[in-house]
Order: sequence, then C-alpha cells, then structure tokens
Amino acid sequence: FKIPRNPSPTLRNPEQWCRSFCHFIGQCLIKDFEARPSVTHLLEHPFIKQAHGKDVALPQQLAALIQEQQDLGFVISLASHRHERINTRKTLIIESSPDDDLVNLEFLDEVSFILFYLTSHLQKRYDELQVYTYVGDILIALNPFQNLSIYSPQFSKLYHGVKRADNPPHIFATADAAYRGMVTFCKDQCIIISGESGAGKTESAHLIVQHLTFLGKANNRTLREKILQVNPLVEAFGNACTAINDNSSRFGKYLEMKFTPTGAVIGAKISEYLLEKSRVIKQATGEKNFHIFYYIYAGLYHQDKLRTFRLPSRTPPRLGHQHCKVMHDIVSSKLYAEQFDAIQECFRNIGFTEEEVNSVYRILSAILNTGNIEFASITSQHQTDKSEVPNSESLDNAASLLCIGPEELQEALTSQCVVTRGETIIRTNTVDKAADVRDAMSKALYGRLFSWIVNRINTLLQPDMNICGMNVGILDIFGFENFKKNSFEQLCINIANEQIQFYFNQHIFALEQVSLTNWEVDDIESQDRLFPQATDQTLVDKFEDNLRCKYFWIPKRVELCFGIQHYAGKVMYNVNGFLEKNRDTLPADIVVVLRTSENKLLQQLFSSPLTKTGNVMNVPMQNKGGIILPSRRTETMLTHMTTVLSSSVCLQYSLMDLLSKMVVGQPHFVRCIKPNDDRRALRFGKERVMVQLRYTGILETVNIRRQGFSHRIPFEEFVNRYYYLAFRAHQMPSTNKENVVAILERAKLEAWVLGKTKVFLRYYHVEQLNLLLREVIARVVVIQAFTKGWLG
Ligand code: AD9
Ligand code: MG
Repeated sequence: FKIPRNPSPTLRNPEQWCRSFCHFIGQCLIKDFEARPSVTHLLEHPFIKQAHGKDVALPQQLAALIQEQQDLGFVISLASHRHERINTRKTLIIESSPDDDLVNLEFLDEVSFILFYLTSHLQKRYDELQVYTYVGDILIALNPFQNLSIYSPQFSKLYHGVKRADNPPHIFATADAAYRGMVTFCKDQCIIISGESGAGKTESAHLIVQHLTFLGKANNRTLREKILQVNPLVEAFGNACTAINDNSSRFGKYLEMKFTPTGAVIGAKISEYLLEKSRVIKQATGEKNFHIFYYIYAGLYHQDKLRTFRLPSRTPPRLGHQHCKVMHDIVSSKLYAEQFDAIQECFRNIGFTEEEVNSVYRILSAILNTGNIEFASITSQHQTDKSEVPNSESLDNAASLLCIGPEELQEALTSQCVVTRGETIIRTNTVDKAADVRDAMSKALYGRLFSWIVNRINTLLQPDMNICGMNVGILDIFGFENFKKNSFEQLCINIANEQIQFYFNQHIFALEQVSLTNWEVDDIESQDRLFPQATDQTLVDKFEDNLRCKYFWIPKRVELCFGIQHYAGKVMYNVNGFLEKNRDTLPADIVVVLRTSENKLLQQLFSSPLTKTGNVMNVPMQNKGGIILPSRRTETMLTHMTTVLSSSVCLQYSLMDLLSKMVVGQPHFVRCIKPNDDRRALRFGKERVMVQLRYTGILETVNIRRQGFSHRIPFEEFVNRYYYLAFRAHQMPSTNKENVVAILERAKLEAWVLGKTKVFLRYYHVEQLNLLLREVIARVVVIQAFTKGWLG
C-alpha cells in the first residue's frame, strides 16, 4: 500500500484527505485486517508529518482514535494481542511512491482508501497467482487468463472436508461448503456466480461441477461422466464469441446437481433463461454465431458429409460477416472439427439416440440453409408488394431437411392468412416482411431446439423418482455487458444482472434498495401492447414522457438512444429494432407448415401445448403471438393465448422463476472479477478491479461480514443440529437457552449473542460448529464400526 510522498497539487482538500486516511487506519486497527500499519512507522511518514505541519491534527486524531478504542475496554486486550501479531506477521509497509496518487481516485473518502487497500492486497496475491480470496464466506475469484495447475483431483482431495483456513482460498472450498451444508443440514444450497462478461463465471461453474461430482462419489461412474458433459454440450449451443469473450454465455443457466441425503450424486437438472436467439440471424461486427454452427459445419466438412446434410460447400452459410474468410476459417479449423467430435461424444454419453442427434443436425443444417434464402419483389398489374424466392436451392434444401414441402414453405414465407369476420384472406408479404418471417422461423427453430436439448438432458439425467434427494444449484448467467453499441439483448442481459445484484444485496444487507428491476420491462411491454402502431421512435418518446427517474436519461442530439445508470455503470442503448425484437412473433402460417413435418423431433418442437411430461418444454412458446409462460402462472396465461404478449413478459417471469428458485436454498456467493480487458495473464488493472469491487458492494460485504451475525438460528433448531457436541446421543436435551449456551461453551466459541428465541452467530462460528460436528459424527461411526467388528 503506497501513499504519495507529497500531497499532489490536485489534492483539493488535504484536511479531508487526512481525516479519511486517519479513519481508514483506525478501521484497520479495529478490524482484523491481516496486515496492519505500525503506528510509529505511520507517524514518521513525510506526508503525515507535512500534513501535521499544516495544522491538520492527524497524529493527535489518530492517537485519539486509538485511545477511544482502548477506552472501550475490550480493545485493550485485543490491541496487545494484535501487537504481538504485528511483530510475527506481515506488517503493512507504508512507502512513498509518486505513481499511485490516491487523489486520482474518483471518490476521495474512506471507502476509496479501504478499496484501495483491498485492491492492493488482491494485486499482491494475483502477482503470486493466488487468484482466490475470501471476504468472509464470499469468494472473490480473479480471472487468471491462463491455465493454473490447481484444479487436479489432488486438489479436490486437498479441499475435501477440511477447515477452510487450512488451505489457501479456492473455488473447491466454496463447492465443499455448499456440499457440506447440504449434507449436514439436509437443506438445498445454491451457488450464485456473478461478474462482468469475461470475468470467469462459466469457468467457475465448471470447476464447481467438477468438485461436486468428486464429492458426490456415486458408485455409478457413468453418471458422473454424464453430468460433467452437460455443460460443454449446452454451451456449444448457448455460447458464442463476442467482442468481450470468445466463449460468452448467451443464456442464463441454473444447473441443479441432485444428491441422496447421504451425499451421493444421483442426477442433474438444467433450467435455461433467455437465450439470445437473435444471434442466429445477426451478429455485431467481429462477433460470431453460436459455436455449434461452426462445429457442425467444420465437422461435417471433415467427415465429408456436407452433402448428406445439404450444406452448400461453395455458398457459405450465414455464419459471420465476412463470409468467405469465415468460411475458409471454419473448414480449415481442425479445432472446430474436434469440437464437433467432442459434442457428438457428449450426445452419445448423455444418452441421446442416433435418430435424435441426426434430427438435431438436420435442424441446424436447415437453419443454415434458411439463412441463405433470398427474396425478390414481383411487380404485377394488381400487386406491387409481392415477393418470391428467385433461387430455390436453399429453400429446397431447408424444406427437405425439415421434411416439409418446399412450396408450402415458400408460401408461408411470402404470404400470410388473415382471418377477418370469419373470412380467410391471403395477404402477400413484401420482400422485407418475407425476410422477417424467414428470420423469425430460424430463431424459433433454434430457440425450441435449444430448449428441447435442455429438457431431453433433464429427462436423461433425472434421478429415480423414489429417492427423496437434495440439491446444490449453480447459477451462471450472462455477465453485464457494455459494448460500443448496445441493443435490446444487452438491456435484457443487464437487467438480469441487475436483479442478481439486487438479490445479493437483499441477502447480504437485508435492505430494501431502489432497483431498476421492473420498470423498463413493464414499460417496453406496455408500449408494445397498447400501441400496436408503436415505432422505435415513439418508444423513446414514451420513455421520455413517462420515466422521470434519475437512473434513466435521453441524450440530446443523439437519435433513438437512451441511457441507463446500471449498478455496474452507465450504458447507452440504441433503440433501433427494439420493438421488433421485443415482440419476437412467429407467424402462425410457419407454425402450421412446420407441424406438417414428417420429422418426429420437429413435430414435437411445434406441437402445442407442450406438456411437462416426457420431453418437457418449459420455454416461452409462441403461437399466433400467444405465449406459454414458465412458472405457476402458465395456466392462467394459457387462457389468454390469443392476447398478443411480448417476449419481455417472458423475461420478467423467467427471472422471477429463477430468483424464486434460488431463494429456497442457502446461498453461497462467488464474485468473479476481471483484472484487465485485454484478457492477458498477470496483468492487473488496479482501477478496473477497484471499480468492480466498488459496484459489487464488496466493502459493505466486508463490514457486514465482520460485524454482523450472518446466521440467526432458533434455539430449537440449534440444539437439534448440534446437541452431539455437548450431550450424548441418547440424551435428547430440551431445546432451551441453557442448552444452547452449553453447546456453545463446549465448542469454545466466543462473541456470539443470544436473543429471545434465536442464537446470533457469525459466519465463522457456523463453520467451526460444522467441523466439530463432522469430527464427532466421524468418531461415532468409527466406534460403531469397531463395536460391530467391521474393523477387526
Ligand atoms: V460471460 O458473462 O458468459 O460473457 P464469463 O462466463 O464470466 O463471461 P468465462 O468463464 O467464459 O467468463 O471466462 C472467460 C475466459 O477467461 C475463459 O474462456 C478462460 O480463457 C478465462 N478463464 C476464466 N476463468 C479461468 C480459470 N479459472 N482458469 C483459467 C480462466 N482461465
Ligand atoms: Mg459465461
């Protein structure tokens, strides 16, 4: 931690600076920071001396602060205890450096100082490749941007069932804590991973699944392998290369690992949220389509099967902007072909049939061909807005792969049936409209295929109904994004992140906090429904008229834009195409044609309504503009099938669904931090990290975790859980206050508080109690085994 040798000329208020600094030092002394400045050392510092000379009574103030703490009695003993520790442990070195001018920090207050301290601490650790750090029971994970050798089975063993302080912080320890929490208390757990795009959430989720499969040692080795292959399979379909991350999640994923009450893994279930379907038809400059399209194209090319799947080898499918270059890259990429082999292996291992996998490939190939269907306008005497498909090759290919008639497909793309007053009228589509219908079909095919895969996995990994199990859920969503150009997709993603942060705050601080969570969505929806003639411009106008909120603004002189101050920063959104993306409608004519398919999978994808049995579809389904919503409201909503509802409704409900799922379990938090934007190893952007620590409320978390009682357990529950620690198994002590105290004293815990009906514990108390309990139970098992003669 470096302080500038001289106060910078830009230092606006040295007095305030010193006061803040003083306060910070005081905090360091009061709170149990690992490294602490030695007071004498501090007073010798030239800056402090100088500040003193300027009549800023810093040393006195500092001395007074220390005195104040000593007057509090208990601090005296703590202080002497600390003094010893200062000598034996690392001392915070205060040295001068002209480079790290704290004045450059945006906020000059004690929060900045402490953040600066924390950041420096993280940097030091990062330089030593210690990427994990605890803040109480929360794990901070810095993205190393390089492979570390700390995830092998040896490490899994190292972190299995030991006291957390025995090993350096690790993601395995968090997985272990969740697993232990589940087994010890028979309570579902959830691990919530958050962070910006590219911060390392998905990698962390993989590592957690890896460790949980290790912990949940089932006799069934195949099941463990199946579970490990779920993430790669789903991510091939749901992840893509963006400007920020080469493997960016374009959907939210909640993976529940199911265990028996004794902790053996028995199955898994995934819930998916808000796949960014628009990526199938369009990607921002420099970005790519979903991975699977590249894998399948390269894979089939290398297997010489492009013709079987009617994929053109000359006219490249729409996989990127610079078609020819992309095409060359794809086919020449061995890596893509290898990924395709890996995905085939995943499908096989998880239990998909050959026929199913073949159908999946057919649909993907059909989507690629559909992207190549072009329209031209026909101008005749009577009709000026008619379109046709001049070159039918792609259309024929798509129709053949989808097992539908090419004429029917063309008709559904270029015209629509409208029923007015009992009469059916055929209206022709303009070229633009036909292209919209084509794209809507591709999106619907991909979205439903994705959901089908997810649900099929769930069916295949469903545990035996007779076992009453528990689960550990892992939430990994798309991270906060702020591109040069942000659209509807970024709004959805950022609102989702906003909600996760809101949940985190609620859980940690139990505070009501003004949140952006609902209004934007509601508003877009109301525009959409109430104003069928709405355009993107009228949407911005309505926003301006109706949203008087400090988090929202419309910039002057920039058309079709609005800004939102999100928790993680300001984002400017471009409204172009917002309403259309929000509507996300699929014309009934397309559904009708696709339902005629002879392909079983396709029939299933478009049969409606879909049921929860068999291949469950809990996705928003659209039929003539109506949707089926996931969640309990499905039934009510089904009765309104004819009402045109927008996709934003799905967004809102699926997020509620997600949050309500998490609320059920005991949460564990992993906060992923991105140390730099260049994705470079060993590069630590101090400012960049500090900003992330600030907006995630890490500091408040430190305070709360240090001072607060994160666990409030009713006496009855406490005694029932821990009576083994102070009583004999057969004693059945009554669940009163005295027995709670007896247990706490026996466990040699300090600084707990008793309420009228609950005991208030700090996070580390619970860890200690659980560890003791495990030891006692282990001894009991050994004794039982011994008395039963199992140990000879
Ligand atoms: V997004 O919101 O889905 O766009 P994530 O999921 O937060 O994002 P991801 O896990 O995909 O980020 O990590 C981005 C990249 O960082 C990975 O592709 C790895 O190259 C790199 N990474 C992240 N975590 C680790 C790690 N523990 N070890 C090595 C890592 N590399
Ligand atoms: Mg991800």
